[in-house]
Amino acid sequence: DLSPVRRALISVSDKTGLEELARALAARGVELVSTGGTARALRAAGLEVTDVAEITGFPEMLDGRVKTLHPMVHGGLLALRDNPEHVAACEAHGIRPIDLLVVNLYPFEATVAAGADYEDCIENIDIGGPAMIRAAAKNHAHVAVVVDVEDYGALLAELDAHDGATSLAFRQRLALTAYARTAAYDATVSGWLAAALGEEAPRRRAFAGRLAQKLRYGENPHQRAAFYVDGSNRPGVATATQHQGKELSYNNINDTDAAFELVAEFDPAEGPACVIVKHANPCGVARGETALDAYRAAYDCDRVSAFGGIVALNTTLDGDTARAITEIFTEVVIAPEADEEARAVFAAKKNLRLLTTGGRLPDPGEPALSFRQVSGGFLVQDKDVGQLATHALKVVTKRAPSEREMADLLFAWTVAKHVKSNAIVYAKNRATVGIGAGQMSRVDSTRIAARKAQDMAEALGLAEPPTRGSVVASDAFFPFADGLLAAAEAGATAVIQPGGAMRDEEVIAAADEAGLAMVFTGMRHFRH
Ligand code: 93A
Repeated sequence: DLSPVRRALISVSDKTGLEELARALAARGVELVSTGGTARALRAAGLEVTDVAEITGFPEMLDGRVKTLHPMVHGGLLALRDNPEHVAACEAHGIRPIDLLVVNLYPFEATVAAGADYEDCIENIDIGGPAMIRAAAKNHAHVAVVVDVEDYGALLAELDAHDGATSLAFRQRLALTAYARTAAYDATVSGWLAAALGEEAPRRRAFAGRLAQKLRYGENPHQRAAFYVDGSNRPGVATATQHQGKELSYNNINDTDAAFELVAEFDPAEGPACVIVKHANPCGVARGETALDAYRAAYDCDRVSAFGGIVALNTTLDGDTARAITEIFTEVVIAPEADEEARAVFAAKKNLRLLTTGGRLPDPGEPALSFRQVSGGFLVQDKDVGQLATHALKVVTKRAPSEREMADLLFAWTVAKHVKSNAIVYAKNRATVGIGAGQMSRVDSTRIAARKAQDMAEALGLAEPPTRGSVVASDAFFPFADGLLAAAEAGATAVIQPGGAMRDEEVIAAADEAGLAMVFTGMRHFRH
């Protein structure tokens, strides 16, 4: 099953590593065939190369849209070397076999990410490249196809190991990678068109990601895992720069994303904010006059859970905040930027990972899709980018919230959107003081959040639990008055919730009786 490489077609947009590869191939006596720009680069490096135009007998035409789309190329890629009819047909038409195809595609993803206009994006949809890749991959019985600069080394090692030939097993692996690449490429084009047409709804389009990183393991050590990126270039864990520490794990990536997406809800123009995440849920969120204030207040919500957590800031990480963070063990810190002093503080902490995003924060209102896998398929929906319009808020109780209560209600509501349902969030002075997440009954979440606040009060030696004089947010309506009454008992004075329950009147009456102020949002934020 060894297939000798005598003739290679190289057509690459990304010319990284091209010269070294071509030189190594030429040294093995491989004949090189190339398209315009690639051939020019090879000649400039002093290598001998045949133009595709010479083989096809056609010039590259239509602004390069048609260069390799020709039977002299595709016949050479697709012909079965051990099929007498194929061999005879090739001989009759002067088609010579191509044993190795090296292609990387027009940079469509990068063009879109750079914000290019519609025509420019269209021009960067590669047609000839994917056609050749798919042809070569289909004929992997004889042809090797390389679509990734990172595979050049493996190719040369393979040729070394087999005296200038490739093995079937190697070509099969390359074929698998090749189809993954063309599928992801077309999915990106389809997603871009959907977005360009305002068809952001999760229909019609295809989905695929590009393998960015093989992970050591998944949620648990016995699960294999990998990280795929969608090419959207959204600021966050997929595009961040890691400054130190070991590779992020599956759970680190998931938690870091949760933390950064939540902290980005807080406009840095309105001051610093800090989020601490554990097991994909925030265990402390706060705004502050400084990043340090915000971190300390977030930490004080639940010091026990914060241990080994992920910290996200909406502003530059400074030295003071970095020092405070290092007082306990933290897995990952993500911020738009980190100053010199902060980096120096962290440099001494080998196990702490620091990520920055080039000064960028994700736009929480930007449409995107969210996925969930079920047996036999996956669910796709619009990401929850619902933003609360303050004028849509409805005061339903006799008492309206005070200005201070209202500020805390909106803060708590934003946090609740990022807490697994059933979500209950107590907040005071724009800091969470109790979070109840992921319970099957809302009243349990309400009690757990209050209980945790009580525990913190005891640990910090506070005279009363911080839920006294707090406000409370619920991600979905209270179906009964019990949850609301539990919140009142914990000391909450105001409530924000969607409303819309069958027993709304009962719940409102209970709120009035307890002297609570309550607003309805008309919007639900389930998150499972
Ligand atoms: O415009 S194309 O879709 N038409 C083609 O026939 C074709 N053949 C190769 N693009 C085509 N290519 C692409 O050109 C390759 O996939 C590669 O990305 C690029 C290399 O062009 P050059 O060698 O001129 O830099």
